[in-house]
Amino acid sequence: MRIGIVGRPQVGKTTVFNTLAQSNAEIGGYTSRGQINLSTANVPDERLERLAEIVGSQKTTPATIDYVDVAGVTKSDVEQAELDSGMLAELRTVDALAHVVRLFADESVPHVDGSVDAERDIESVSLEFALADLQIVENRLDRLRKQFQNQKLPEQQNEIRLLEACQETLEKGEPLRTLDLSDNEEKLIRGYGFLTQKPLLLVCNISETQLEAVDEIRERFSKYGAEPQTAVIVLAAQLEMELSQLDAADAEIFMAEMGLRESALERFIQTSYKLLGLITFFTTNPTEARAWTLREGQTAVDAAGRIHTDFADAFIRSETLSWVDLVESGSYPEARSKGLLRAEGKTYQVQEGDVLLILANPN
Ligand SMILES: Nc1nc2c(ncn2[C@@H]2O[C@H](COP(=O)(O)OP(=O)(O)O)[C@@H](O)[C@H]2O)c(=O)[nH]1
Ligand SMILES: [Mg+2]
Repeated sequence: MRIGIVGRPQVGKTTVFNTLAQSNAEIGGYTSRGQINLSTANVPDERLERLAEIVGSQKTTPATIDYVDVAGVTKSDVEQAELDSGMLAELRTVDALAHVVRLFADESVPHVDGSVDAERDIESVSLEFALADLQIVENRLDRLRKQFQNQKLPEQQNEIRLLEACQETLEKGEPLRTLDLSDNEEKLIRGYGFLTQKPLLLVCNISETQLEAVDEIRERFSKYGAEPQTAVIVLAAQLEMELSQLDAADAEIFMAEMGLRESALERFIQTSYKLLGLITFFTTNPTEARAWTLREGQTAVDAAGRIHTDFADAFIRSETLSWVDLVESGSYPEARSKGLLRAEGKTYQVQEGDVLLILANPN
């Protein structure tokens, strides 16, 4: 999974990136145009250690998320499309966008628009993205109409009709997320990587002093979370970045002092998994216990394909049980004797927390 971190300049994007990726990219400076921070971060999962213990795995391999941190979105971005095409192209490949919105007040960090106004910023970034998508829609429509002027091929007509619906939505300044598309229509336009079609996580970046008002802030932004494929998370990025740079014991003390129950990293990951409909499954053997990501509703064969492409074709069955059952049984033989280990076939829908042992034909 790849998440693109976007937002106005100087709102804390790189600070959020550092928190999530536990990295040290330079903050404060205007990330120069074209500069992109990339990082792969482990998804913390306590279940993995427990499984490794039971199975006696030598190591654990967590699932990962890739983060992409780009320069701030400014009003001129669409006019400067040439210059920014690199950044936009990068964003078109991500699975979801995390839009960092500044709520913290800090005189020493001037806002490009002269004041801190989160709703205005959300509006202007949405508008920039809608314009960027609209440009693609219009170019494509032009080309299709020219090309198929005198022909009435149903497939092209369908695409034209669909793009016209996209155009209409975008011209109203609305994101494509609001369109109710069939699977087929979805497939038709997936290749364009429309920014306003991607699941959106609004990250409200507050200061330490606003932590007391966190419920009110959540309430204030809840209307965005009610929009299709959109979720909201409130966090104090600077505080969280400092927290992420401490070792585990110090971090625990620090969190207790600040009255934080889970780190932003955990909340961010949980929220983005939910937003994207992702689940985790595990594989274990004496070498490693490993966590993997799937979409809800995907099958044991899809799981096999995640592990190894050849595995999907060679799939025979999967010995399956929930991680809780395995941990509570204490061992595989014990779980088996209790009848907790099930043989599941190709169409089995993998459940959150399943441990899979996939049997495949060696050819
Ligand atoms: N007071 C305060 N300052 C912050 C916070 N988050 C970021 N900053 C500061 O805002 C400036 C811009 O941060 P940066 O992460 O580089 O923003 P970006 O341009 O969006 O990537 C830096 O000086 C940060 O130290 C915050 O939560 N509180
Ligand atoms: Mg930055």
